[in-house]
Amino acid sequence: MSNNFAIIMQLVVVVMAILINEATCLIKISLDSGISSKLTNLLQENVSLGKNISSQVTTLLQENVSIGNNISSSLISLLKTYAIEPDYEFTLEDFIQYNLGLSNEDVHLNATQLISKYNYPVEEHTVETSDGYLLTLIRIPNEGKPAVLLVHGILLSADDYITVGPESALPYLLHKQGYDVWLGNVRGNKYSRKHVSLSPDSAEFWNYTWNDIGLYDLPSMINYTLSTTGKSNLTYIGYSQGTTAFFVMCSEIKCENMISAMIALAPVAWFSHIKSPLLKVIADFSDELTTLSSLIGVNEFLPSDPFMTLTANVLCANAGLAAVLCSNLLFTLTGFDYDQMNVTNLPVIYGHVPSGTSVKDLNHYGQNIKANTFRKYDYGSDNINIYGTNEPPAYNITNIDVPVVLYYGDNDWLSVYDDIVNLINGLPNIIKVYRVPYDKFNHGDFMWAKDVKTLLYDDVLTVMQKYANFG
Ligand SMILES: *[C@@H]1O[C@H](CO)[C@@H](O)[C@H](O)[C@H]1NC(C)=O
Ligand SMILES: *[C@@H]1O[C@H](CO)[C@@H](O)[C@H](O)[C@H]1NC(C)=O
Ligand SMILES: *[C@@H]1O[C@H](CO)[C@@H](O)[C@H](O)[C@H]1NC(C)=O
Ligand SMILES: *[C@@H]1O[C@H](CO)[C@@H](O)[C@H](O)[C@H]1NC(C)=O
Ligand SMILES: *[C@@H]1O[C@H](CO)[C@@H](O)[C@H](O)[C@H]1NC(C)=O
Ligand SMILES: *[C@@H]1O[C@H](CO)[C@@H](O)[C@H](O)[C@H]1NC(C)=O
Ligand SMILES: *[C@@H]1O[C@H](CO)[C@@H](O)[C@H](O)[C@H]1NC(C)=O
Ligand SMILES: *[C@@H]1O[C@H](CO)[C@@H](O)[C@H](O)[C@H]1NC(C)=O
Ligand SMILES: *[C@@H]1O[C@H](CO)[C@@H](O)[C@H](O)[C@H]1NC(C)=O
Ligand SMILES: CC(=O)N[C@H]1CO[C@H](CO)[C@@H](O)[C@@H]1O
Repeated sequence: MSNNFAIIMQLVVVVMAILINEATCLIKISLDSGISSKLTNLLQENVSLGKNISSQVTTLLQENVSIGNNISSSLISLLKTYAIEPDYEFTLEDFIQYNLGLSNEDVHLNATQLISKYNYPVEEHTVETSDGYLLTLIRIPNEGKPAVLLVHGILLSADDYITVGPESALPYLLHKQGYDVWLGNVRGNKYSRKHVSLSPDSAEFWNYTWNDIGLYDLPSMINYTLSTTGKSNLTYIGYSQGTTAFFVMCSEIKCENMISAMIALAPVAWFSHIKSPLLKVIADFSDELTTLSSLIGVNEFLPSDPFMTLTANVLCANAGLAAVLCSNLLFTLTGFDYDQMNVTNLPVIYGHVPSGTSVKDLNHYGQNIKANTFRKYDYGSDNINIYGTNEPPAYNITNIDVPVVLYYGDNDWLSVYDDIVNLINGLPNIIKVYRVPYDKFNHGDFMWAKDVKTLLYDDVLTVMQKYANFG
């Protein structure tokens, strides 16, 4: 792996290490004495390793750019201001369950393999976008039946709709109800890291945000699905960034003829009320991190395999540590909800995330967080050349004529009701706004909660019935 990649990764590790050191309340392990002291030692050793990396990175950055110095010192003070109070402590039983989960072969299977393992038909398709990206669509076919396209969130892939397992995963439930199910993979993720002429090693390949996913990837995937199935429209299901890109597409392109309804799981457009401390920090430094990353030539953020290796080596080298650290890290992004976490299944979930995106993609969110708007990428002084205006143009969501259902959770730190209100007020054709009836439902729960079927997907299936054309 390149040094550049390592540096960005180390920044992430530093954030984790700082979280561990500063917000000590994150890790309150109560265990039987023998195991407890052993684990505590493990934890301390690895945490001191984190500190070492942290100081190395600081030195490295100081050598080169003062931005780096600013980032590392300010990160620490910022993180201190976001004290986090977890609602649960990992028990010995959790560690045992987590260890059991590690032996599940699903940890290592890709989407195609998982789908066929659970006895569903599966096909892989390649779609070329009009700007040359080669995307993988995964289909669970039901020939002649109404088509539904599911699009994943940032740093995720088709995998994440199915890793909750065969009983609850939405694609399986949809297939059982008779839908022709298509799972998208947007540019840059592990299944769509290809282009007709650009190499993923080039900066040009990673020069995109969810704006481009909305303007190029979605129309291409939809057109491909419609022309392959011979249908004139489909139902669209988006999660998180999968909703952002949809709102971009239908603000800019007329799409009511090709979409019968849009189901928005944890919608994200306006994004300034986020509660995730980790993301607030990233947002505060998003322009600096982007500058830094282009200076050192890093354009890809959290790619699939190297991240897993690094995480496994540095933080999650033993199962207990992984269960605590990775879960706390995830919760620090999504909101805490231990009760809906299936500890046995965590290794399967962690085995499939993250899946890579561009640094610019993340920065586009960061800019919108800071500006409290839903608008195009901010190129600073180049805006005038690119857009003809000093400020980036806003997306006009009143153009979105498609019927939309919005699903949100009260304890979602990323898709927050105070931001969703902008969608409720602006979208012209909302069918319903559905609060998941569970107080602690967080951002990750939309994919992975133990009770996601009864709390959420059953309602989605009911809505789908009304808008799909089985006739
Ligand atoms: C961290 O660095 C210190 C001093 O440089 C060293 O003594 C210690 O062994 C290092 N810890 C780890 C876990 O590498
Ligand atoms: C930091 O600066 C040194 C000396 O100029 C250079 O050799 C090194 O490659 C730089 N590191 C990065 C990450 O840019
Ligand atoms: C670093 O932070 C200081 C104080 O906030 C600021 O004046 C300075 O411009 C920053 N430097 C860079 C390179 O961003
Ligand atoms: C999953 O792995 C199998 C076996 O290596 C491979 O044939 C298939 O193309 C992979 N699927 C995807 C979507 O990459
Ligand atoms: C990325 O795209 C922007 C806007 O089109 C352009 O100004 C910039 O030069 C591009 N950068 C790279 C590295 O391709
Ligand atoms: C839609 O798909 C058809 C058939 O694959 C293709 O001929 C056409 O160019 C595509 N249109 C767009 C806008 O991508
Ligand atoms: C979707 O397609 C079906 C079958 O062609 C058609 O009956 C229905 O009116 C279309 N719905 C929309 C919203 O265009
Ligand atoms: C938890 O995950 C395991 C294996 O991944 C699965 O067998 C079990 O049914 C799941 N439990 C719930 C409540 O979803
Ligand atoms: C947004 O689009 C609507 C029509 O869909 C138009 O009436 C309105 O003027 C547009 N608003 C802006 C700010 O462009
Ligand atoms: C990356 C790393 O050094 N992880 C270590 C965490 O602590 C355990 C126990 O000492 C080691 O086995 C791991 O190698």
